Amino acid sequence: MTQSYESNLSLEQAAEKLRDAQRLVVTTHAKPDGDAFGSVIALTAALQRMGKQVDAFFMPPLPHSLQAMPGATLATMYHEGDVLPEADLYVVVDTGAWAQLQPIQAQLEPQLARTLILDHHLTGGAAAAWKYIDGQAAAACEIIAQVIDALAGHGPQTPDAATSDPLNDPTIANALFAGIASDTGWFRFSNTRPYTHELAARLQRLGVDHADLYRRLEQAERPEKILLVRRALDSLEMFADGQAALMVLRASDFAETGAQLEETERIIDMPQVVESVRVVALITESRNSRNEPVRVSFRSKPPRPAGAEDGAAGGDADKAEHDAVNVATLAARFGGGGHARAAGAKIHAPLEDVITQVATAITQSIA
Ligand SMILES: [Mn+2]
Repeated sequence: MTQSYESNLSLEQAAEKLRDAQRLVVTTHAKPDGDAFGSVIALTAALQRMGKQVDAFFMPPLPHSLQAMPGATLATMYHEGDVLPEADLYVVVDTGAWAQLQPIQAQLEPQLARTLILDHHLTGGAAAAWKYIDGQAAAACEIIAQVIDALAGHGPQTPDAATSDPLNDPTIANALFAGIASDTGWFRFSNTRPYTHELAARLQRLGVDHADLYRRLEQAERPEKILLVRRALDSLEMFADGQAALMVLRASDFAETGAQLEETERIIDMPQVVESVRVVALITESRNSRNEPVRVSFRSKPPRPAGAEDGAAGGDADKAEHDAVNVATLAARFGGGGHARAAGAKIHAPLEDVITQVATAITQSIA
């Protein structure tokens, strides 16, 4: 983790590595989210259109909503014991952290000399030969869109150039939109930048139906999901003068509701509706085995700028942003990582110890 996590080649050079390879393996972090899914599917579809042989796979669990997305069948599910196919180039998107690649770490390590990472996270320990890291990108899908443009030798398209737009493929366009919408909370989070909206507009012009995608991705849960939400909110504890919120989902909560681990997604965002809340943690005990690590997810939001109700100027908003807790740093204390506003860690310790340690760390980070 001490190795620097930054680009060692340009976007053009990354595209060149992809262009030079004929057989490629494409994957992403375990428990893929919309961005991980979209990055793998869009890149795979684009490479296949170039006539390349691509083996794409996901490490489970993959949420049901993503399994039903167009293009999902371009990738297979990885099962423990599967052997990585031979390839000229191994491409890892939306992560560079071994903790998120654990099921294939032993197989990928001997291939690092021909591995390309395309990522937007702030940390990652996998020493791939080639890394293109853009921490400003709201989603890995933004990078994938740029890579596909570079592969086609195109810049961003004008509205009437749809027919020659390299993103003009329903699988590619929907996958990319799902990715940027997922990682920006549908364009609400602070990582959303002008390019994010420009890309979204371009994809909508190519035929993406964002309202349909929203229903597919955000309103397609099982009843077990809302039962799990109730358990999480029942566990909610607030401390540090209402600035911190902590929720715990125990193995028994999954067993008794029938909910799956992947159905925890978005639950951590709920306490942020409380104005005073600056840091949220969700601690999840796997229902599978006592030997599995306890998962901790973190979110942060800036304190409300003083005088905001009077229409505060940008300077106050910038100061508030500066005062927000960096949860990537917080997660790193537990061997994890992520983004400044969203991060996580896996901890091998008894659940009750993790709860105590996380609460203490949060209190310190706010002080
Ligand atoms: Mn991402």
